[in-house]
Amino acid sequence: MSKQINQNKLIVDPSRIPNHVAIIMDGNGRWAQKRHLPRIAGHKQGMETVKTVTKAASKLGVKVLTLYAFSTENWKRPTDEVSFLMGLPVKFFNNFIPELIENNVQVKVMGLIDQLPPKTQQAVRNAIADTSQCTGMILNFALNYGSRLDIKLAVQQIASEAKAGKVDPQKIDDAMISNHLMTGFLGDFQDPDLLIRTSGEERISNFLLWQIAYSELVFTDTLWPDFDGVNLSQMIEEYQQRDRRFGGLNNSK
Ligand code: V07
Repeated sequence: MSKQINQNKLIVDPSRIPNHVAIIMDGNGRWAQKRHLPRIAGHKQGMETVKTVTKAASKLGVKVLTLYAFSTENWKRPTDEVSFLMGLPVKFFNNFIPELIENNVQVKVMGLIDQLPPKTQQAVRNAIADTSQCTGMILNFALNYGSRLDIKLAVQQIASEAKAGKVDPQKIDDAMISNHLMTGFLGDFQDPDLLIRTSGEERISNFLLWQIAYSELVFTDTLWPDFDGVNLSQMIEEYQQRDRRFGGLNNSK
């Protein structure tokens, strides 16, 4: 019954859409394996899902969609898989930029971009530049990103500022730390309201550790290449059913 209603998108409360949704896009390899295809076929299909879910999130009124595209640990994968993955931002740029602009979506990328192959860097910079005039949803890719790296760099920067006498160590607070993280540019939307991981695994895998302190975590068995707008609505429905207290007590309870 509820599924029926959800497919007609009647259950999601449009007044309580999470501002920032973050997704760990897991299950591409498994999707391919099930079809006796090479893992890269799963990544290719996974990129199609990025397009579908971006449009769905934007239509629902999500303000920031952060996608974990490549972690600092992913370099340990076989070389041919890594090179295929590094080609995806290029493919994405060539095939999807006009549609993003039509949807008023701005692309942002956080991670160590300078360490990526030159062509990947160029595609990333082009995607950011070509959508920089868009004022709608932010599509924020975590690319060559790791949360401990993010925190380490923030600590190094704050420590340098303290050493230079620009910061009083006693005045270092949550807001200062948040603003030094790679999500700092997101302002009021730095922290995800909802974190989704697909494919049945229930781990955070070094993604946004500081930022998810109060996020609702929702896991689904659906593999990323099979995930779609209806699945996204279902995850948001689950989010809306939970009661967010931020450590306090809800008035009604
Ligand atoms: C990647 C597709 C989605 C499934 C998970 C891994 C594979 C989009 C991008 C991308 C990144 C930056 C950018 C434009 C597009 C991407 C990688 C992998 C490395 F500016 N999808 N996608 N990058 N996958």
